[in-house]
Amino acid sequence: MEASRIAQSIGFTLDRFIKNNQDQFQYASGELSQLLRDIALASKVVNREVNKAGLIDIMGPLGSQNMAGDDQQKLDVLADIRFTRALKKGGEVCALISEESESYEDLNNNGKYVIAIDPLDGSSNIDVNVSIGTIFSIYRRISKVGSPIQQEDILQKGSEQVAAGYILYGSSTMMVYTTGHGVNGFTFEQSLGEFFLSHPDMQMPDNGKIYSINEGQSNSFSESVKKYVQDCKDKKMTARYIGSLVADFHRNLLKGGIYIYPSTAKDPEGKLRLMYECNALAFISEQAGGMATDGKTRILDIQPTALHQRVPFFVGSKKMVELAQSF
Ligand code: P6P
Repeated sequence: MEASRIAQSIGFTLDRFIKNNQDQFQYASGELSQLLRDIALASKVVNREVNKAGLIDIMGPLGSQNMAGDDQQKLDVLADIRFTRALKKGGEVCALISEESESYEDLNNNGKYVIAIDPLDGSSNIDVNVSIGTIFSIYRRISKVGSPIQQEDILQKGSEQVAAGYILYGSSTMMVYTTGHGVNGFTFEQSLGEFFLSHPDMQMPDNGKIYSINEGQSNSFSESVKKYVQDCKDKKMTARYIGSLVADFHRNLLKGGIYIYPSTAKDPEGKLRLMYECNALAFISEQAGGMATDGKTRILDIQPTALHQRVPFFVGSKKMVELAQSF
């Protein structure tokens, strides 16, 4: 969308923005609107629960563990139920890959889309009132509509995403997404219950002065990561680590910066998940002029081999990721 057309759209609701731009979506336009509307609806419900987390008894671990081995907080489970239900009702999704479920969920055999989602990332921050987020990727199914879901539908490269986005439940609640034609951000207006376009055509600064990495694990960083972090310090950069991927990513998208979750002794493959964390943010970062690799390979080029596969993750301002990669 050329800048002027976008500028005129500021203040548009998410619905109207999608309708005005659905010609950009390479498939049947109405389906994208439906998918994004289903996701936005579920995020409004989750937002309401997140905003009162301290008030009603949905705090604290539920006792069970999710695929990542994290203690499952009740809000995680609630978010997973809400997104699954909304997407099932929408009828557009044939399979749902979620951090909270071991295998994919078969939703609707006539659906044309596959969704990978982290319903509530950063769950360890829920009960300390720090921003958390939802991350989602949308793929077109490969196998014939109406036929059983195939492995090829589920394990698609990030470069096959037709849309991706996140919802950040922060000081304000924002939805940021791309359909491959740039990145746009919408802020939730609580009293009206609507997302309004607030950040049109988001561009990630190609360089920055913020690095985001958990230095508590630095003893087990590779020599190259150690050297890059030292270089950031020599350049007197700012260290910022919220411990919530969506919040750290969103700040870097706005201000410029790099987020790194490298291979560590605890997580030799890295901690973050390719299918429902890294691919979506890699798509968004590239669409906003940034870059995302596993330290060597472009994230969107990695052929997934397992639903919950982990990868090292270097994402952010292009020049910073390139420099980190050169060490
Ligand atoms: P660590 C949260 O659990 C998460 O998946 C990301 O949101 C966050 O960036 C990262 O893990 C934090 O991990 O090992 O630094 O606590």
